[in-house]
Amino acid sequence: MARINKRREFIKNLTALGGVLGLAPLTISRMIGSDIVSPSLIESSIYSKENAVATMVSTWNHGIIANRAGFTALSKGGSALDMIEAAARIVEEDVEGLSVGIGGLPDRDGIVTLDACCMDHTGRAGSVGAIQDIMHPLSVARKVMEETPHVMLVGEGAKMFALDQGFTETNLLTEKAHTAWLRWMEKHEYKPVINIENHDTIGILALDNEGRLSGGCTTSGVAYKMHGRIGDSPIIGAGLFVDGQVGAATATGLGEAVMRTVGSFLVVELMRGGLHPQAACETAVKRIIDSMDVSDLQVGYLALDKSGRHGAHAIHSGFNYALTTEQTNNLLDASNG
Ligand code: SD4
Repeated sequence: MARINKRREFIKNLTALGGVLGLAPLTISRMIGSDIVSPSLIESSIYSKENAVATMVSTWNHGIIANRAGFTALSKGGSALDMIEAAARIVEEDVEGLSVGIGGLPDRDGIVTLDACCMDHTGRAGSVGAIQDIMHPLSVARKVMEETPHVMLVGEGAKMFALDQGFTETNLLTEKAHTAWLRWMEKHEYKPVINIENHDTIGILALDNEGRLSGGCTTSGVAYKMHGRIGDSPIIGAGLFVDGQVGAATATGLGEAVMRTVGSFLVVELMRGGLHPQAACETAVKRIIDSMDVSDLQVGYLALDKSGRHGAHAIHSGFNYALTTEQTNNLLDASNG
C-alpha cells in the first residue's frame, strides 16, 4: 500500500513537473511507463541554484581544517573548485601529516611521490601522478585542467610543467618521514596498513551556493609503495569522479582495489540510477567485498549529490569524514561492512 501511495505521489509530482516544463500528458505517461525518469532525476531537475546550500565533505580528521579553508575561500567569492583547492593546500602544506603533500611517507626507495586530481561540474578534469618535489600537486592538477589540452601528466613531465607554471621546488621528505622510512627499511616488508594513524589521503567534495559541484583528491599514496606506482587518487573515475548533474564521489584506502572496480565512477553512476549517496557508497563497497579478499585492505567511499545529500561507507570500521556547511563543521564516523 505504502509503495502504491509512493508511486501515486511520484506520478503526481512528475505530472506537475511536466506542466512546468511544458510536457504533454502523453509524454509524461510514456516516461512513467518506460521508467525513463526516476524519482531522483526528477528531484535533481527540480533542484536549482536558488536553493543550493554550500556543503563540503572531506575524508579523515584533516577534513575539518580542510573544509574550514574551503569555506573561507567561498566567503571570499570563490567557486566550488576554489573551495577544493584551498582545502587541499592547507593539508598539503602541513609538515606533520604523513600522507599528503610535504611530510608524506616516501616509497620504498625513500622518494616522496605525490598523486592528485580535481574535477569540476562541467566535467573538466586535471591530474598529476607520481610528481616529485612540488608541495601542491592539486594546484598543479588544476593547471593541467585549465592550461593544457590534457587530463593527466606524470613523473618528470608533471614536475617540468609545474616549474614552468611557477611552482617552486621543495624537499618533501621531512625528518619525521625519513626516520619512519629508515625504521621500515630494517624489515623492508611491504604491507598495506588499514587506516594508517587515522590520517590518510584527502578526498574533498564541494557544492557551492550556485549549485556547482567540484571534487579533489591529493595524497602521497600508500607508504613504501614501489617507485613509480600510481594509486587511484589521480585516476579520474577511480579516486574521484564528478558529474555536475548528478553528484560526486571520492575514495580512500588501497588504490588497487578502487582502480579495479572504478569505484568513484561507480558511486556516481549508482546515484544517477536513483540511489541515495549512502546507498551508492554501500553498493560500491559491496562490489569490492564480493570480488576480492578484503581481510587486509580498507576502502572507504564518500559521496555528495547535487542536492547536498551525502553518504559514506567503508569495508572496515575506522573511516571518518568531515561534513561542513555554513553552520556546522563535524567529524562523522562512516558506516562499514
Ligand atoms: C592510494 N588511495 O595511493 C591511496 C591511499 C589512500 O587512504 O587513500 N589511503 O592507494
